[in-house]
Amino acid sequence: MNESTQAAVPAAEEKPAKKPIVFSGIQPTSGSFTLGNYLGAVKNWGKLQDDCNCAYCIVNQHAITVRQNPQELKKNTLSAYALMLACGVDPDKSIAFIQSHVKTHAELAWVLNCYTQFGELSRMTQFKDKSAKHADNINAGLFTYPSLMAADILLYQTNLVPVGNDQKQHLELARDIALRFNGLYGNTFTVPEAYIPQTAARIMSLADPSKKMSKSDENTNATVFVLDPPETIVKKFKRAITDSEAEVVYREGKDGINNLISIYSAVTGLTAEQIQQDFAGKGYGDFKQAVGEAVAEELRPVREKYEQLMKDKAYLEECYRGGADKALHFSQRTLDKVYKKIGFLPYK
Ligand code: ATP
Ligand code: LTN
Repeated sequence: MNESTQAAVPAAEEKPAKKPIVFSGIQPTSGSFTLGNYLGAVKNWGKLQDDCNCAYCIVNQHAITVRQNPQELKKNTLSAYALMLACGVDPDKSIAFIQSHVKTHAELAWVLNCYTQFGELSRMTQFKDKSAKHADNINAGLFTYPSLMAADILLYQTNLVPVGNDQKQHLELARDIALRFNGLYGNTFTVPEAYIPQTAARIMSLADPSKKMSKSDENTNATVFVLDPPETIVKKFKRAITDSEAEVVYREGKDGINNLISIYSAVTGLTAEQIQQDFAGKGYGDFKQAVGEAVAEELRPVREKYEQLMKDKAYLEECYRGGADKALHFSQRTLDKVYKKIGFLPYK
């Protein structure tokens, strides 16, 4: 799989007749996204809209693989949808929808479950991590989570899937399922590729830079949320765990500083070398302050747009309904093809 696939989207002058199809999703497990979600995935979604045909989805069916409070899930789904638009997904350019509104996802997932091996699902590191974390609820949905994700992607004949590094293994499985199905029944699915950013593919926790920054971290200093107020963002960066040296350099063993350099680089567009030069002879305090302020500035318009969108529920409803209608239209074509190939008797 092509890991640094930034180059896979053709430049405008060499645009092929058909635009690549892009699909991605995010869970509404909290009403907000983390800085990791944003830099690793969602920020790229908006950027791809002009050169590709994009579909983006709030994956609430994936979210229930972990126990959810129904009222919270409902609230967080709308909030995540608004935030996805605030991060740059334009519902007039992309198909922006909520997974449970489009029935083809669960339908294809069932079929794909029958073409996915127990052994393959058992090897998924996300399953191992989540079952260790939720030992009292290791349900079948958690185990078959990757077949639903494969269905999401394959329904749209997707070429590119913009995700963070942690989703690479799931993507690999989606490709294997597509190849297997195509091998058995002839060409049915496009085989997708991951689109993983070169910087910020894996943002680490600010409290423990050996761990991925995650929505569900109990330590409130570990995770920066896109909707955190600017003062909170700066404060969290000031408290970020680094090392006992005082040199802003990207080097093995300096996980905390490496993480801050990656974040600063993703936000400012500066290379690690330029950052090292700019902060030569300065202490970590100055650097942390600069990173915090740059992130707060980057996220300010996102938060403002989100607040504005959340005041207009009627508009959000119109957007997600329109998105679901379009998503059903495209995905039904693939599902019909699949049902025909596997021998399901047509209804009419
Ligand atoms: P949770 O912590 O609840 O498991 P999550 O933060 O991993 O959730 P998801 O909804 O599973 O969030 O992921 C949405 C997208 O964000 C995916 O493409 C994923 O790869 C990306 N992503 C998540 N965390 C990071 C991170 N720390 N760095 C870069 N990308 C990330
Ligand atoms: N599994 C992903 C969320 C997800 C997704 C998708 C991402 C569900 N379906 C389809 C890309 C394409 C996650 O946990 N981050």
